[in-house]
This record gives sequence, C-alpha cells and structure tokens, in this order.
Amino acid sequence: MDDLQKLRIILNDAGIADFGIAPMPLRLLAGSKKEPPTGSKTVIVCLFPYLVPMTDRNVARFAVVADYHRVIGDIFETVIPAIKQTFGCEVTHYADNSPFDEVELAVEAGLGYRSMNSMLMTERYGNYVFIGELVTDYGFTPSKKRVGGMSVCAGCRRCIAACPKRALSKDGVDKPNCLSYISQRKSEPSESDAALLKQSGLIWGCDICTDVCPQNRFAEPSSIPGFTKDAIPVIEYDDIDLLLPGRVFSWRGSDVVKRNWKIVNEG
Ligand code: B12
Ligand code: SF4
Ligand code: SF4
Repeated sequence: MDDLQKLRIILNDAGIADFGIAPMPLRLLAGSKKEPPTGSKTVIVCLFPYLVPMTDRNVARFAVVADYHRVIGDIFETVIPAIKQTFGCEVTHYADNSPFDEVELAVEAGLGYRSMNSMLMTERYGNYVFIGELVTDYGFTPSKKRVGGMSVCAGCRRCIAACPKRALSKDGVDKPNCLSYISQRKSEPSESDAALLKQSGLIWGCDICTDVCPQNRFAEPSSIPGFTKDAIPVIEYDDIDLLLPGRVFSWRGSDVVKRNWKIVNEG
C-alpha cells in the first residue's frame, strides 16, 4: 500500500472524503505573525463541506453550522495520532487560523480553483467548503492540480454584479468594503451599510456572491455530523448569549451580534 492509500484510509475513516497534498507554501499570508513549524515539508489540505438544507436563515451559511474551527479541530485531533504513528512525522493542524492563503493552498493541492468570488470552487460542493490543513514534516508526494470549470466562471461575473458593496474585482476582495467583514467589525456600520445589512437579512456574514453563482446550484450537502446535527439557521435575540460559545461568532462576543440583530430586525 502506498503513502496516499494509507493516508486515505486514515482520513476517510474520520469522515474526510476530499483531500490533496500541497508542498509547503513559499509565501505566508501578508501580516501573519504565525510561523509554520520548522522542518515542515508538505500540507495535507482537507475539505469540509458545510451546506445544510434549510428554508429560512438569519446568519450566513457558514455560521448556520456549529463553529467550524472547533468541529474541524476535533476531527483533526482524531486523525493526528494515526498519521504520526504511520508516517513517523510531526503534524500541526489549522483551519482558517493558518499563516497561509488557504484558498491558494487548496488550489495547489488539486482541490479546485479560485473562482471570481475569490473563494475555492470545488466540483462536488461548489464554494460551500471550509478548508483545513495538516502541516507535516513528511515528504508526501504533492497532488496534481486539477483544471476545470474556469471557462464557465470567467464568462459569468454574476458574483461581481451582485455584490452590494462592489467589493469584488479580478484582484480579489476589498476586505474593508465586504459586508461579511462589516458585519464582524466592532465599529458601528455607517447608515448605508446598516441598510445593506438589513436588506441582506443576515446578522453574521454574507452569502450573496456565493448564492448567485450558478456553479453552486448543485452543491452537495454536508454529511459531517458536527455540522448537520447542530445547525441553527435562525438565531433569536434572546438565544444569542446562550448559543455564543459554540458558534462561529463567539470570538467577537455577543454585543456585535446583538447590534446586528437589532439592525436587521428593528433598525
Ligand atoms: C481574512 C478572511 C476573510 C475577510 C477578507 C476576505 C479576503 N479574501 O481577503 C472577510 C471577513 C471579508 C472574509 C469573508 C469571507 N470568508 Co473568509 N477568510 C479570511 C482568511 C482568514 C484570510 C483570507 C486572506 O487574507 N487571503 C489572502 C488575500 C490576499 O486573498 P484575496 O484578497 O482573495 O487575494 C488573492 C486573490 O486576489 C488572488 N487572485 C489571484 N488571481 C485571481 C483572480 C481572480 C479572479 C480572483 C478573484 C482572485 C485572484 O491572489 C491574491 C493573493 O493570494 C481566510 C483563511 C486563510 N488563512 O486563508 C478565510 C477564508 C478565505 N474565508 C472563508 C469563508 C467561508 C468566508 C465567507 C464565505 C464567510 C461568509 N459567508 O461571510 C466570506 C466570503 C467573502 C469572499 N467573497 O471572499 C473560507 C473560504 C472557503 C472557500 N471555499 O474558499 C476561508 C478559506 C476560511 C476556511 N479555512 O475555510 N474572510
Ligand atoms: S458567479 Fe459566475 S463569475 Fe462568479 S464565481 Fe460563479 S461562475 Fe464564477
Ligand atoms: S461576501 Fe458579500 S459583500 Fe463580500 S464580496 Fe461577497 S457579495 Fe460582496
């Protein structure tokens, strides 16, 4: 059995169906204060689909499911001992909190391509995947890059046209202008931004540039129990404090979430 087959068994057993291998990135994310462990050679990049069926919601899809940092961290904790033992290597895990451009890394690992809305586009799950990484000092053979779909993407530009803040361009996302960022910021949104938040109906995050994308129409739903069993699409004001510890907005504290709830429901 070769390395990849052994790895596949370990990851599949933990419910990680899609993964690829990328060489260690040469560049770190601009402004990142973290350093990857010395001697790191390859990154096992894993996909965690998060789309769950729902009729109504007041948070973006990534916030409907339980905090993905915790869910992915828990899954990684279950596979790391077996990877260490099988390959005799060191492993460090990340999801969202890495010093890498994770979309770029997933593209390098052959998991998809960067679509015009600036996210990773995958064949099975569209944009609705989180990306998690296992950084190792083992020399796994890097995966081949997959090509596909890009011609569809280049011709459409619906995401760019639909963005209410005109925050998308061929150069990526203009972060301070993105409604997702604005919803997560401590500082009060301007009157016009508050009006856009109200219009979106979401108290956390923004899904407009993914929801309009024709390539996301047939995205497969998640089968990760940590996401499917604890999905809460509509968050009521009185539940915000209670729910906070397990949701993706916990790092920001309840005041900002409550402020947004009021903007959307009362403002
Ligand atoms: C900071 C951050 C944000 C910020 C800023 C986003 C940004 N892109 O800068 C804010 C708060 C706005 C945000 C929002 C969201 N985020 Co975010 N975010 C991150 C984080 C932590 C860093 C991103 C970053 O700074 N990248 C580097 C910069 C330079 O990337 P960039 O601005 O896109 O620039 C690149 C492109 O221009 C690219 N490029 C080159 N050629 C081309 C061509 C084209 C056409 C384009 C578009 C780009 C492009 O080159 C540049 C350099 O690499 C990553 C995790 C990580 N460590 O990577 C998650 C991450 C990107 N976010 C994620 C998610 C889920 C979201 C949201 C969907 C959440 C939501 N529903 O509200 C939105 C989507 C907004 C969007 N359209 O991208 C996921 C995306 C998963 C996926 N399928 O791609 C990530 C990977 C987290 C994870 N581990 O799953 N995010
Ligand atoms: S909406 Fe069109 S241009 Fe934007 S990511 Fe989807 S296919 Fe690409
Ligand atoms: S997440 Fe919303 S505001 Fe941000 S780029 Fe996409 S559509 Fe624009």
